[in-house]
Amino acid sequence: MTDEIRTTCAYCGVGCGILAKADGQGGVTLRGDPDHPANQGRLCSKGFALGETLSLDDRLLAPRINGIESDWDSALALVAERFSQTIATHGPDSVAFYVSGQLLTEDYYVANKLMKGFIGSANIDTNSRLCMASTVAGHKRAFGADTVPGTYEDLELADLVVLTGSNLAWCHPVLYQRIAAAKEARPDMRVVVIDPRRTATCDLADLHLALEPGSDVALFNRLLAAIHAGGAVNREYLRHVSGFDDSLRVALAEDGAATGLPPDQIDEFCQLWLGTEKVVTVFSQGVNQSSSGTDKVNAIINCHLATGRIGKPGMGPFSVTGQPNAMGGREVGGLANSLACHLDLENPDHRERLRDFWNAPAIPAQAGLKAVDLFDRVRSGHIKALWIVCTNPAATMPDANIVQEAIAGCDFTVVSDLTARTDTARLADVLLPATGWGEKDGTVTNSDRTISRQRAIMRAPGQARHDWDIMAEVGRRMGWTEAFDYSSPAQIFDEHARLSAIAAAEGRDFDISGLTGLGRDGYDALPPTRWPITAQGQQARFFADGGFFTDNGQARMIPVSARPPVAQTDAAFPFRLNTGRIRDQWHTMTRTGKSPRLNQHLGEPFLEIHPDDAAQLGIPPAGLVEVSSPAGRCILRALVTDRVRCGHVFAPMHWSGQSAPTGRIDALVSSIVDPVSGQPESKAAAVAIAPHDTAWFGFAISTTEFRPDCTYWARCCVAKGWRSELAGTREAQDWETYARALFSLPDARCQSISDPATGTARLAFLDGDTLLAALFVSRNPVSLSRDHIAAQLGSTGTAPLSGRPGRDASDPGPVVCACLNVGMNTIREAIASGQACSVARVGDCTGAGTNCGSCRPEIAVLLGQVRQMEAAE
Ligand SMILES: Nc1nc2c(c(=O)[nH]1)N[C@H]1C(S)=C(S)[C@@H](COP(=O)(O)OP(=O)(O)OC[C@H]3O[C@@H](n4cnc5c(=O)[nH]c(N)nc54)[C@H](O)[C@@H]3O)O[C@H]1N2
Ligand SMILES: Nc1nc2c(c(=O)[nH]1)N[C@H]1C(S)=C(S)[C@@H](COP(=O)(O)OP(=O)(O)OC[C@H]3O[C@@H](n4cnc5c(=O)[nH]c(N)nc54)[C@H](O)[C@@H]3O)O[C@H]1N2
Ligand code: SF4
Ligand SMILES: [Mo]
Repeated sequence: MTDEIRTTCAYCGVGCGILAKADGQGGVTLRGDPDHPANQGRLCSKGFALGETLSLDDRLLAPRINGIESDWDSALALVAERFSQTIATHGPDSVAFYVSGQLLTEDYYVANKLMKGFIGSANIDTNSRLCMASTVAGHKRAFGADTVPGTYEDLELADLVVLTGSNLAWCHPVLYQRIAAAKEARPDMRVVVIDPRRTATCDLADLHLALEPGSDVALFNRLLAAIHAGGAVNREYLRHVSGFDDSLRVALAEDGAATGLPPDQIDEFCQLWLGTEKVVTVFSQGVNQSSSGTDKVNAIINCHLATGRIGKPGMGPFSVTGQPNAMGGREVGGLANSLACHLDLENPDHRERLRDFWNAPAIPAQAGLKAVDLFDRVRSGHIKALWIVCTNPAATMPDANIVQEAIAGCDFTVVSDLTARTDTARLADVLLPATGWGEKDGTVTNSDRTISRQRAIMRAPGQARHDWDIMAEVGRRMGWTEAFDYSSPAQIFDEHARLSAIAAAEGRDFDISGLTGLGRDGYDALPPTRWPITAQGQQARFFADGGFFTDNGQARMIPVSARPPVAQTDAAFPFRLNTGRIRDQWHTMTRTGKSPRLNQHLGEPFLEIHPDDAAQLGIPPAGLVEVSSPAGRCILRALVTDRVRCGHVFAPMHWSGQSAPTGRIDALVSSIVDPVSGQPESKAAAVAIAPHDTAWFGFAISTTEFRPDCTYWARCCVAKGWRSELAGTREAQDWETYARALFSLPDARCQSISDPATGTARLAFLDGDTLLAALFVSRNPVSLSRDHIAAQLGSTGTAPLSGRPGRDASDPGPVVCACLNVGMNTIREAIASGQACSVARVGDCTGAGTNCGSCRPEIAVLLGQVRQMEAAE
């Protein structure tokens, strides 16, 4: 055992501090860092399970060229040569990088320097284009720079927190817990959720506005009009603001009908907002991922500027970032239309300062290709060499099928990842093994501008190398030895800090000049530090007294009008498809998918659909549905629920070709983008829905990995093996033969019960008395206690064919609390027994919700359900 090492979580933009200890056998134990300002000791289910994601079984441990294991020298020589050759023949704009908000700042800085400073093209874009681009554009329009004005403390100091297009309970769980704790301490605090769906976050809401998708501008324009009518305009603050009259005029023309909300609900919201000085408006992907995303951001900021409620304790617009280093990526200028340290690509002085500092041949004067255009140009053959680092665009870009084809067809594709098992990595010509969380060293910046260190806890496995090191070496091999002569992340960080002093002298907001000259020791010891930080000290908030980063120092209110989503629903595609996240998975599951605990929460891709729609379409609960759009087609499990409204459906984004080939949701989403930010409209596709006809449904478990090949399957790992849902269009003639092939178990002992007349079959395969695998088949969705059966894998003396625990054993039901493994039935029983009458009491009785707390909203729903049932009895 080593000592505890202070590091930062690998996942979301909250940026929680972690104390981690390697156990010397490849494992890690960890806890929340009580001294980190973001989480003060808390962690959510994902952070808590990080230790379960570090096994090497699926790791890429050596470079591969055309699928064949190679060595670094050959791989890097090939990458440098192909990029150099392509540039020499077709010019710098014939190559591109597509990188990620999950890179560390130092990795990101080197990638950006290589492309914009030395290759001489701005064709580097990042998955932040799918994530934060509308916020960046909105901030720049309003503030003159991409500045987040407030801090996390503001969420606790506010008397009103408005959550717009943010499912904070699942996506930023520790911030949600902080707000929940503040509200408990100060019951007068109010929370409003603005989301077309009733999400877990609504559990905390005093008011939930289920607005029409895409209509946020209409709502915030009504708010601006009400601010004016109610005398809440802050005339004093307007000295610092331009564009008030025009913005108000446009807002007054809005009647709010586009929101689909009853006028009295809009009024209630406006009165609450007007009457509460300390208000924070939090926004996230429900705002950004829209064809009017930038306008939504400005509609929100307009209201804060008009009232002067910005940059003061408990007040301000607050964009919560998704990825762990979304902010760091923006700081190093990772987007195709920005430069390092928040310098502007369009500004010739800024370009010159940067060129001088880097001693670079040239800085491109033209913005590079934004993600959607970039892959379009890959597809058309204009981009001939592409390097994808730390992201999985073949699964997460809109028009994912087309993007997949484009990457496959590119002359030369390099992918740097932890694993070869992604929809993108399998298309690479050269695959480079990168180090991951726990192995790498560097910094990340969280949503409230706090820079924290990620520190290595264990050694790099196999031949894996750090991303900054791989890219710097390619830079050197392309001929720029001096510019990429880095030997540590500390050195890169120092260069970035020195550049920020130059940027600050140009009047930019990003200034970490106070962190120059730290040296390796100082860098290693760096505690969480919020920027800006100069030699004179730190500053918590921006803009309380103006000081915007525009030419005249004034903020700009932007007149904006509501526009509906671009994809029209019509007779052919009558449903509006919303997409997003679930509590326990991270994006394409390459890491969270390795944790059996996290897989227990929701193990399959699903479609939330309203009961009336399901009834009308003849979709039974847990049946399969076929979802199609002009872009593609998916098959998903129906989750019939009134959390979504009629005509609206919701599906998670997490499943890929590796985990559920028909669940790749971005196959359905077309490449429609916001005209200002270029961010795709990922939340408003128009789709058709029909029941998916299948001859049989199946559920399978095995101690060894298996890959089904039926029309529908979704699989994940469990504690002692793998489990999978299956469905097919033709029943097998002999299920035993089918199962033996599926599990590669030609000789194992088989127990079975089958009834050809009803189409049911249950088969278990054993080695002696030990359960190796089992298959359950039925003509209807298979009903059995899945967690119970999966738990029997590898055990002796089991009775798997019953499908349920025996009479003497209880069935805990599907897992609700992933940390402490508490099932739904256990919680229901505790509530029904009268012992647990509150979320806290459920925790006392069962343990559920007492660790990370991410499941507390779900426990509250169970409480409500049991009470409703009791009331009905
Ligand atoms: N568990 C988990 N947490 C994560 C991630 C993860 O993969 N898993 N990813 C991280 C990343 S990168 C990101 S970007 C964040 C995203 O965090 P969030 O933005 O909170 O997550 P989403 O689920 O994408 O979308 C948020 C909500 O927007 C709503 N919405 C859809 N359309 C509209 C609309 O027109 N208006 C409004 N007001 N709301 C709308 C959706 O119903 C959804 O509930 O999460 C981060 N945290
Ligand atoms: N329909 C729909 N689509 C969406 C969204 C949505 O809400 N709806 N959300 C969008 C948003 S906000 C985001 S942020 C994107 C996320 O989408 P992606 O970034 O494409 O998804 P990830 O699964 O996070 O991919 C990260 C990859 O990097 C690898 N990796 C992890 N750590 C490292 C490392 O240190 N180095 C290297 N080289 N590789 C590493 C992982 O194994 C994984 O393959 O998806 C977007 N797509
Ligand atoms: S809230 Fe959860 S996922 Fe986000 S940083 Fe904290 S522990 Fe990690
Ligand atoms: Mo994101």
